[in-house]
Amino acid sequence: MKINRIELREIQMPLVHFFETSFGRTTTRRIVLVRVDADDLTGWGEVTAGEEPFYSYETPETAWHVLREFLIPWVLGKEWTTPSDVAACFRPIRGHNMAKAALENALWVVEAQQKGISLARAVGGTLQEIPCGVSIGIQDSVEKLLERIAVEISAGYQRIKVKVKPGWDLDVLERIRAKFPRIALMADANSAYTLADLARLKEFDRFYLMMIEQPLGWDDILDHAKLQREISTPICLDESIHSADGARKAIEVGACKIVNVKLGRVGGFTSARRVHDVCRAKNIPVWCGGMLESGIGRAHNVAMSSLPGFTLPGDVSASRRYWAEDIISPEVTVSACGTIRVPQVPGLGYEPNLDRIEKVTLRKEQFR
Ligand code: OSB
Ligand code: MG
Repeated sequence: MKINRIELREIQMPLVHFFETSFGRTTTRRIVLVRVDADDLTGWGEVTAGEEPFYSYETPETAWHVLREFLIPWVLGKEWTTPSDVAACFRPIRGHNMAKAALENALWVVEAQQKGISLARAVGGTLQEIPCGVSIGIQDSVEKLLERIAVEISAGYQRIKVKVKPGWDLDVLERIRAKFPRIALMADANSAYTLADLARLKEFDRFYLMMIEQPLGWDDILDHAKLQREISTPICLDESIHSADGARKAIEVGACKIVNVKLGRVGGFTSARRVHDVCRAKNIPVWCGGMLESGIGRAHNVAMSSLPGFTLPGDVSASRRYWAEDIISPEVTVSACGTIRVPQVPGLGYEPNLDRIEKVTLRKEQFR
């Protein structure tokens, strides 16, 4: 495929409900989209960086910079055999995985169209329906959180993830378990603890959680291994896994029993598939994380979740939980039993809504 034109766009959309983690509250998303025209086909990708460098060091601005100055000039006007060759060409650039992923993932959509197969099939997916969970942020009160959990359970979601931090943890989990003793429940700390909190972290075992996600440092492996030896709740790593090799090392030292795979964090479909393969070979379940994506990133997440190792429900949920109006048609919907049907038509499986995208655009730039 020959890449003829690339367009960068920054869009802005308010969330239906604020989303709060241990590192802060998000009310409006700023998202960089990448549109790639190759041969006579078009693919879209999404930069999943947060507005502030709190989850990782990437932001919409750093991604725009790295795409504009490096990634786009490296691929534009050239002939590529597969999107994985583009991923390989990006290797000299240290990090900036979310910027890389947006461009590579757009090419997978082109590749799928070219082959006349779904994006899911193009990336090696096999499942036709994926199990879904929800991630519920920190609320203004525990009552509000309990209400929100009840709504999501009755909508059919198969597992509930709640955000925790020191002071919003044991008491909250106690109240959740008192009201919902049987639900599949997990907690995500987004690095809010250290090993000095060991006694507190041990108490999480009382709540028979499916897992605790990233309790310790965002870049830590070793302390997670120490912690895993002290607690029975399985640790799932999110922030500190950036590659298949990183996943291998984390598993080897016993830092986690489960891995959250995010396309942006690991640098695109090629890397995500390798992380999946490493985990699968070691019997480590993986699931698809979310980054409050627009419909474009969400559609990519649906495709990735169809890989056979994605055996646990992901943070891939309905468009309407995030947006009054998404930028794809149809929007992503979830069945009454908490599943999403993986589109089987050629390409992305959802149509980017160009009018809607134009309406929410803050800036755009094209490269030829
Ligand atoms: O840690 O998984 C996380 C959102 C933004 C940044 C980090 C995380 C999250 C979520 C939300 O948990 C998942 C979603 O619903 O998209
Ligand atoms: Mg997380």
